[in-house]
Amino acid sequence: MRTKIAIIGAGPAGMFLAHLLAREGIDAVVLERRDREYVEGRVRAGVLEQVAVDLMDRLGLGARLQREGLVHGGTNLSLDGELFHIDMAALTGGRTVTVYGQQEVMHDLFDAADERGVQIIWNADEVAIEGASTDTPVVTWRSDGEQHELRCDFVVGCDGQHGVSRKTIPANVQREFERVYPFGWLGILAEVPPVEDELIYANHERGFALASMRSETRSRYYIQCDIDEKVENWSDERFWDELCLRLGEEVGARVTRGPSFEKSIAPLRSYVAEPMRWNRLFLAGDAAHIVPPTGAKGMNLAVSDVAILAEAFSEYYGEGSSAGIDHYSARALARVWKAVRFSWWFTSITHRYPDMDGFDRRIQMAEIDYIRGSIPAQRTLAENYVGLPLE
Ligand code: RFL
Ligand code: PHB
Repeated sequence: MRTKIAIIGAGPAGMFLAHLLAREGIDAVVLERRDREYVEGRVRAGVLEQVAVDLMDRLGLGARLQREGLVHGGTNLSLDGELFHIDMAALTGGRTVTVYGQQEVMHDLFDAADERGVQIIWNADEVAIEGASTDTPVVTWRSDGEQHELRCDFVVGCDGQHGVSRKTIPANVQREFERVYPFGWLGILAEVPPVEDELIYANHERGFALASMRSETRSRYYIQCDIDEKVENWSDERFWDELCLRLGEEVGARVTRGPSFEKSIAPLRSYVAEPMRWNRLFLAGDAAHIVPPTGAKGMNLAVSDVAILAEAFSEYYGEGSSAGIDHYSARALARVWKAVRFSWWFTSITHRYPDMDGFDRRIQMAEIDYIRGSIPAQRTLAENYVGLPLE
């Protein structure tokens, strides 16, 4: 088999890239280790930046998103139960975010794949990349008990933080930067109306909490938990009690409780691998970088990486210019590091750290109080939260 671009991984990065390339008439094949149900079933991101919404529209895949997505022009911060609103749209010249679950995005991307000629090979085991430093890379895999091979011009590793692509790059040409946070997020989904119209990021003495949603009838809530916490230790009752404490008396009393149908713990980490290209192998999305979910940036970065990369491939095949692919890593990383910084900062002012003393706590409280009282500080937060422009 032969194609121009071999894409490893059918998550948001891989599928957005495949659709963008299909639109430009550039042949590509996506190789995914799992099946569609598994990828679509993973409960993950909930907030799309305008860049991602615009891309769905440009691909002609935005109809359901426009219908069902919840447009948020603001967000809320809470300090020990005291809530205040940040009017992001007013602070950023009308920019908003849209609440539309990653599962819905994936559903739309997969549904349109066949009719757009986007080729996905599911259940591809033991994917390996060979010859990425030559002009003739080959991707191999096993499925149905047989060995397969795909010759291509370029390989794009969109295979997430545990994929094979990044590991293919020799250690001596890659630098890694990492921050591991000493806590995780315990999240639930429940078929109950959200407590507020917009999200609440809560800093409480007992730890961080986030009130989010998937629709007007489905809520997504998170609480900060210990890094070695077990989901089994958290009955729904215990979760709701703790969430309500952290949201404070007034908001807590308004929370509608109900049985959870998803409950999981995610560790928090910041990670960047540089560069995002090695010869004919490119990395995009979680394969190259991880951010803590506090800034809602993970999926959005995956989308902006592949928007940059698709443009570069289009220049390469359309105009015969390598300038775009040569600048991909630097251009993507400039945006990545700003999101890494924002997510790290937003985590640092909202979470309870185990080694925190009274001084650290007072500094956090002062910072949130400063944001409450300062339009420039709110604007800085808002501009980063809605997403920096694609430069
Ligand atoms: P993905 O989604 O991990 O997809 C990678 C795909 O590659 C496949 N794969 C392989 N395929 C073939 N061979 C191999 N060897 C392979 N190894 C792996 C995998 O099966 C998978 O299908 O990476 P991608 O595309 O880069 O997308 C990244 C996003 O999924 C991720 O950043 C976000 O979910 C992060 N995230 C959030 N991002 C946001 O933008 N806004 C949010 O509100 C937000 N909230 C979140 C989040 C992530 C969370 N968790 C669970 C980590 C909330 C949470 C709790
Ligand atoms: C979510 O709804 O899953 C979500 C929202 C905002 C975040 C992280 C996760 O910052």
